[in-house]
Amino acid sequence: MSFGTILYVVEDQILTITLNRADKLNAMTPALLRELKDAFEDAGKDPQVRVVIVTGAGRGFCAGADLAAASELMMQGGFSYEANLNATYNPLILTMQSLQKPIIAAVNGVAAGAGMSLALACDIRIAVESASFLQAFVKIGLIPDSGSTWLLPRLIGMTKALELMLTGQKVTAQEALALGMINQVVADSDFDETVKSIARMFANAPTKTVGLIKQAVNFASTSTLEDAMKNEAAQQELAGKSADHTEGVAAFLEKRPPQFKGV
Ligand code: LHQ
Repeated sequence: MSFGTILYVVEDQILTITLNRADKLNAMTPALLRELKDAFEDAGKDPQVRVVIVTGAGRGFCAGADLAAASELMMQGGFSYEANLNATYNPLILTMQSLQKPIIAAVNGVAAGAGMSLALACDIRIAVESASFLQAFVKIGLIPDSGSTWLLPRLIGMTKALELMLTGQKVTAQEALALGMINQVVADSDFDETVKSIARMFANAPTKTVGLIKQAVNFASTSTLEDAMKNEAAQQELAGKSADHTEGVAAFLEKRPPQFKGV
C-alpha cells in the first residue's frame, strides 16, 4: 500500500498505520483523513491483517484538524463545517468502529481535538508517559467532533467528560489512566515493545471472534438489555461455528495452547 500522509506497514499479521506529518504533530489534512479511511478499509479486506496499530510519527500522536489547511478552505468561501465533518471525519470514525479487527492506539505524544477523538475511537489505548490528551475544540470556539461527545462520556462518565470538553484542559497520560480513558501508561523506553507485544497477542487471537465481541459491545451500548442479549446469541452462533472455537475447545481438552488461525 502506498500513501502520501501515512505509513502503512504489515508485518507478522500486524498492520501499523503511522500518521506521517511529524512537523505539524500529524495534524489532519483532507488527504490524511481520506488515506486513513482507505487504510482501515484495506485492513478490513486483508486476511493478512489481524490487528491494527495507529500511531504518530515524531513527538505527537495527532493535533486534530490541520488549522492552516482548514482556514485555507474557509478562505476559498462556501466552507461548511457540517458537510466537512459528514464527508471526512465521520466516515473515518464509523469505518474504525465497524472494522471487525482490534485497533490499538499507540499514543506516542499529544492527542488533541479530532486527534483525541481518533484515539478514543480505537479499541485499546496505550500511552507513553509523556503523552497528553485535550479536547482542544472549545479553545478555538468549536464544539467537539469525530465522536468525542459520544465516546468520551461512555469511557469516563459525564462529569469528567463534560468538564474536559467545556474547558479544553490538558490531561496527562497518568490522569487519563486514572479516569479510565486509556488502558495503560508505559515508560518511553518500553513503549514500542509493549505495544508490539499486545499486538502480537491479538495477531494470535481468534480474530473472527474478537471482531464479533467488538460488534456486540458496540451494539449493546445503544440497545436495550433484551436486544443486547438477542444480539449476543446471534453473534455467538457465528463464533460457535468458527474454526477457532473448535480449536479452542480441542486445545483446552488436550491441555495445550490453542493455535488460532483467525477464522
Ligand atoms: C498545527 C496544529 C494544527 C496545524 C500543531 N494544525 N498545525 C474539524 C473541522 C474543521 C475545522 C477545524 O476542526 C475540526 C476538528 C478539530 O480537530 S478542531 C481542533 C484542532 N486542533 C487544535 O486546536 C490543536 C492545536 N494545537 C495545539 O493546541 C498545540 O499545537 C498542541 C497542544 C497540540 C501541542 O502544543 P506544542 O507541543 O506546544 O506544539 P506546537 O504548538 O509548537 O506545535 C508544533 C507545530 O505543529 C507548530 O508548527 P510550527 O511550524 O510553528 O513549528 C504548530 O503550528 C503545528 N500544529 N497543531 N492543529
